[in-house]
Amino acid sequence: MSNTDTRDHTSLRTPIVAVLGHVDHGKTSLLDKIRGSAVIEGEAGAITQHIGATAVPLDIISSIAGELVDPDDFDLPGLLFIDTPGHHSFTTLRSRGGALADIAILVVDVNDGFQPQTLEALDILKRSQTPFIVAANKIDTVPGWSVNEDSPINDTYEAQTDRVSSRLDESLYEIIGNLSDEGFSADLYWRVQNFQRNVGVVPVSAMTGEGVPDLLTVMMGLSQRYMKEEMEIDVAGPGVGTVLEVKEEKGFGKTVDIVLYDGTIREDDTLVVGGQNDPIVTEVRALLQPRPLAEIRTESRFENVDEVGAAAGIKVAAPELEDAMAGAPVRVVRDRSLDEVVGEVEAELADIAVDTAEEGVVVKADTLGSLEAMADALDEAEVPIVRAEVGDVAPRDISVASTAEDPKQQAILGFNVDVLSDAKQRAEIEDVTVFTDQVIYQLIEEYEDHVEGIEKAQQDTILENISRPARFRILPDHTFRQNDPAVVGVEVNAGTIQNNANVVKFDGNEPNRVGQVKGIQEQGEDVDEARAGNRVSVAIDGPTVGRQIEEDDELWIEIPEKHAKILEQELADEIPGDELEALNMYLDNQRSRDPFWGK
Ligand SMILES: Nc1nc2c(ncn2[C@@H]2O[C@H](COP(=O)(O)OP(=O)(O)OP(=O)(O)O)[C@@H](O)[C@H]2O)c(=O)[nH]1
Ligand SMILES: [Mg+2]
Repeated sequence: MSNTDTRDHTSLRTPIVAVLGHVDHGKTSLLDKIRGSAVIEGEAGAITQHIGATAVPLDIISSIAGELVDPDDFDLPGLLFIDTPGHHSFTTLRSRGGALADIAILVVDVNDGFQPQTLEALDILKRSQTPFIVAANKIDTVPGWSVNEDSPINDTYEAQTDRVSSRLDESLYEIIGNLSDEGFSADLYWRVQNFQRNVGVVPVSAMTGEGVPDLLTVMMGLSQRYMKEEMEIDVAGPGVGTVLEVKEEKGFGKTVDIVLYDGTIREDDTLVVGGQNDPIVTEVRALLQPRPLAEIRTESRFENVDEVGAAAGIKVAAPELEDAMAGAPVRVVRDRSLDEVVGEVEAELADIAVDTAEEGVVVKADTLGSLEAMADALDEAEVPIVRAEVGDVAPRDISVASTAEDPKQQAILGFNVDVLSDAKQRAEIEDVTVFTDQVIYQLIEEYEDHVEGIEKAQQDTILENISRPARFRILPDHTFRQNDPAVVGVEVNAGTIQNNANVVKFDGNEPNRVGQVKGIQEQGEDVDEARAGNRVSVAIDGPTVGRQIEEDDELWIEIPEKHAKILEQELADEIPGDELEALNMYLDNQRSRDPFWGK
């Protein structure tokens, strides 16, 4: 089977359409439906199954779309849809250095609305400036919906009762509102005049095929109108593409699934592939396509092809691919100099390189694109990165993280990756915290919570070792013992009296230490501290009542100058208000004598 059947003899290639969206919102079902509709049209063979992608030629689009698409109005050969399973939006939509997909469909479940990965996908679309439309999917689940299989949205809309259609409208307007919250001006697609400025929302059902004709029409129109020039390629030129996935394949070793967006790739070509270290130079051993009608994600049986032209999804078997990275560039050398092509690949890789610092956290991600997006997000959150790599969390990542001096940086943030089991063990031993998530902002929030916890714990330790301010008064007729130690009843006016703290009395603005707290009792029970408002009896070692201290005296807990400084400058937000008040009065006393005290 040839893979050139989605191209005609012009040099316009098939636009690449990424299908994105939250898990289970119906991306794969939508593509299945398009494939299924082609089968019903009796043209199953015309749909070419690619690795990770489905090519739908113009005449099929036209027969599904019915009167909405007249093939004579178009000269693009069709559409190549890339299904992005689960949470892999970053592979197909890089945030810098050009996006792989030309246009995108963001699938949103009308019942579920916007979800974390919907927002993440939108963020990538925004960064990569990829034009897109929203497929508001599962309209058949609106209660009371009456199904009109495969019909254009207008026809099925008219067949619904007012109650049902206004229910759908509500969901659709909620989606439009969500888009607007994210900075996209959106509307139902038939009201959109300029698809470059406004996002069109197409109601569809991947289950019943309703609205699918509209979706294909809009995609076709969008690419024809705004993308035609970018689709002009040299069909016979050396191939250029992006690695979608690196996979072990029985009998072939490590293979790369790539999407070719320019030129051709042939069986005897030399390739340059972006790798973890230097670019990999290798020879194509086999070009593999799924057998006709094979399932998109279970392509266990391949057939060899001699040549593939853009746009296409293809599995390449070649030696030395161990270090290849998802999201990395792939270029065919053909009759150019190897150095030149290696230079091009290096330049593309440099464009997505992450700046690292001397100290920081370790970041791992599933693809180059997601690594770059992680780096951007961490930069915004002012979190430095010491090491950033594509791949699962491995023991050597733990080693790097464990050497960080700052405990907040003994951490690894993994996006869409696994933690290898020996790394898990190692992390526990080395006290490295590993965070993994499939949504970037959630991952960063988890890390920030962790940092907050560490900071809180650090402050608590400081607080434990610091004298706490307190102002208190000896109550009249409450001397229980004159001295050795003096035991008196006091009322705490502000702050906290703690055991073993030193006690001072101000003589004017001159603090004089009179003794040390050697026991606190509240209603006959020993306690460690007394808070503002408490009446307690305090044993003070040092003074004699009637000499150094008197009933009705105002006393203070002594605050060493260093502690006063830490309290005022670092802990003012942490200590209770009354304690802060006691501190400020204490500082005022001291500073009326020495204005720079505790500064
Ligand atoms: N009723 C109804 N169910 C749908 C529709 N589209 C998808 N589903 C169901 O929703 C579930 C998820 O659909 P998928 O197509 O696997 O979703 P996905 O977005 O590809 O999910 P991931 O690949 O895991 O991210 C399946 O059970 C589908 O049958 C629809 O239009 N109507
Ligand atoms: Mg899927």
